[in-house]
Amino acid sequence: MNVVPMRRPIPNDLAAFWMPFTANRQFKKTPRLLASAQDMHYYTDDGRPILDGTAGLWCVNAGHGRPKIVEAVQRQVAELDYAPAFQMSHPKAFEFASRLVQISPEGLDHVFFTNSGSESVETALKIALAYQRVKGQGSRTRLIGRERGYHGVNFGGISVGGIVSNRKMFGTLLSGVDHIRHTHDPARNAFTKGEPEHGVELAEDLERVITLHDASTIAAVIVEPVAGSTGVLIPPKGYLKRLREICDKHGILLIFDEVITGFGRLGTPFAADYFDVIPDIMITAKGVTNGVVPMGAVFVKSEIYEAFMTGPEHLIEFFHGYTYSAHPLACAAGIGTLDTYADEGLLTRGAELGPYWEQALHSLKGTKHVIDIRNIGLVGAIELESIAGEPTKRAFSVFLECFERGVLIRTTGDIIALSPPLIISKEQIDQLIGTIGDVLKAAA
Ligand code: PXG
Repeated sequence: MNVVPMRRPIPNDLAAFWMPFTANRQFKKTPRLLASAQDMHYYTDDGRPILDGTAGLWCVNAGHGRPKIVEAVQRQVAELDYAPAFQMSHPKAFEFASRLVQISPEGLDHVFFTNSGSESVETALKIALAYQRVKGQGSRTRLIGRERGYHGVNFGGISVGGIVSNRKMFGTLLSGVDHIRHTHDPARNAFTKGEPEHGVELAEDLERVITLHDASTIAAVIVEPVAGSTGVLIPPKGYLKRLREICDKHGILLIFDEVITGFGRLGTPFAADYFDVIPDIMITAKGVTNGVVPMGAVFVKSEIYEAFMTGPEHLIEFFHGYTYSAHPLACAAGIGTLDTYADEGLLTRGAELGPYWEQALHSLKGTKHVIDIRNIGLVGAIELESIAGEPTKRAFSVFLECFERGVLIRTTGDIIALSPPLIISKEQIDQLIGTIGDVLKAAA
């Protein structure tokens, strides 16, 4: 008899799960498992508290286990688990969208729901291309991104993105994409507090790309107002305003990817508010539900939404959407999240705490290995000198040691990126920065 061999992994076997953006072999030798979380802390499977210096992955802006969010999701799953997303909907989808446009920057009055930042990026790029076409500008098919940009991991996002390791393995990507230069200039701006003085002229690089391709071929420009994943690159003073002016001059849509900067991270509800520059399309995810249920939300100007609302009324206006767009659990989590942000003033708390945060971070200037420190709102970056011939190794070992000492940080390359929940206390800021300082002093 031919017996099919059965593989029965024991429940704690780590082999089956191919972990995302993870050094799988290193992890599986020394796993770091988080078993529970409350407020500013995670607790490991062996019960150790870990101070969350990264809001999970930049998403848990209101902190962990917040009662209004937990209860909203619990109620929702019992009441309505799922409703079809196409040609049907449910009340909380409309309630949540209406609540979101109350806090969004002026004019961004319509919301398209997705399930992640990456999906929000693809959605925004498709809206931009389709909008140009419905406006009779169908020759505008090019998309312009920026070097070092991160826009998630799907094909559109990695095409307009500018992180080499996220692109090089995946073929030729989308055609008709170009990139402007990034704004990182440590030679002139190292150890700047807040927005760098130097580099507004880098916005003119967009004029170079427009001259090369002609404006009539370009649909949209996409940038992160503050680049996060690539190591916290803060735009030089006046840079985003200049990008807005150039886009307006040439009839090009400006897309802000606010997956990280949205929902209070900079001490304002959105980066568009912080920099006083309103994009045509704004991409969000993460903090939209406090990370509790996956969701993304793409905000568009009324003008864009209205441009699609033509033709016979029984026809679908935009051929795009996801089975889980506006999922009931995500909408419930989102409403609970907005309530929590409002009750506690979290969307602007970063502005109050910003000066303390800035001073604490910059106190590490002069510490061993530190070659730059950057901050804005409740975001911080500490850039380390790489070990010769072994980039990323020093920062990764600092991450491991901080975890041993009860503090969660995030590293990208040899940059430590910090983005704590917006409920962090001054004492917890001291603990976070103090631990990093101690680890750096002892680091090889
Ligand atoms: N755009 C931006 C600006 C992001 O930061 C995405 C899109 C994609 O979102 P999803 O939900 O598809 O992952 C992101 C995600 C880090 C880090 O440590 C950053 C992200 C995700 C994980 C880690 O820098 N950003």
